[in-house]
Amino acid sequence: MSLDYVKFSPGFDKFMPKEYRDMVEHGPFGKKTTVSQMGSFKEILEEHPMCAGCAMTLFIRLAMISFPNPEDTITVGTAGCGRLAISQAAIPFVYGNYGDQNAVASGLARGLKLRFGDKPKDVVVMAGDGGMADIGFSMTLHSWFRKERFTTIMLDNEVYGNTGGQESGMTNKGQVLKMAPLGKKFEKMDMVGIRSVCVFRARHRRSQGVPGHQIRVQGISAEAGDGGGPSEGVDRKIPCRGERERQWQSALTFGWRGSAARGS
Ligand SMILES: Cc1ncc(C[n+]2csc(CCOP(=O)(O)OP(=O)(O)O)c2C)c(N)n1
Ligand code: SF4
Repeated sequence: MSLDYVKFSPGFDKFMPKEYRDMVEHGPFGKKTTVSQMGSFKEILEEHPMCAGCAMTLFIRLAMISFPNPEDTITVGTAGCGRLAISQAAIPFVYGNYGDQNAVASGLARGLKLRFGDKPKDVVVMAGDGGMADIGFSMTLHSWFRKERFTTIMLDNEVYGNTGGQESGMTNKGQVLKMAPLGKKFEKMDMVGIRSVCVFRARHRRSQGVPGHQIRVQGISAEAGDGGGPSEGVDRKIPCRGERERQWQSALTFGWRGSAARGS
């Protein structure tokens, strides 16, 4: 977690692989990069094994470009589609047990504060809606109540994508999914509203739209270390492309598109 870990040891630079060399020479470390500069520098996240065309990967990519201090940032995630990409980035990633990401991040942010004091060390949680609003809900909420000093980003694809399409609390009412063929029976959880009662202070800037997607990221302020203030939260709605395709496939196979099967 410093610029030292992206420097070559003297005498070894000529043996380093090109990918590594590009990251050291043309990466974002120690510089301020923005989404509008995409293509002019080596990004910390370039490849991933997620579904082709998945909007979530684009969001994660844009979010990482917006990290203010990539060389001093640790991401925390949990099981789900997003961690397949997040864990491939050229910065440290902590993979918690399913749902405990905000508890892990709380300890990590506090430990970094103890170890480094006021030196900026950023902790950014990125996890799916199932991991954050369902199974990890209590840990998410309590970290907000405690005003922990880290950023929380919910990758809200409105479904348990990685396990094949079960409904989550963030699924819309009536939504038919591969593993919820009768349709969701209750409303989408109001995580933004819940967050606001936790003395939430949103500070991310939204100015860079991406056509065709519900994604807007320009810069995410991921402060850590000044203590006392509220933690930040960002909720990004990113429909699961794979689920839509699976839904269509299911419709072809089982005739689930009929309104009778959707329940009431
Ligand atoms: C304790 C625990 N329970 C269940 C699982 C299985 N599991 C892995 S990914 C996943 C769903 C992830 O859904 P979500 O958090 O919404 O993220 P997405 O895949 O949709 O991005 C589940 C239930 C697990 N890994 N650990
Ligand atoms: S299942 Fe959905 S959210 Fe997961 S990688 Fe595929 S398109 Fe993306």
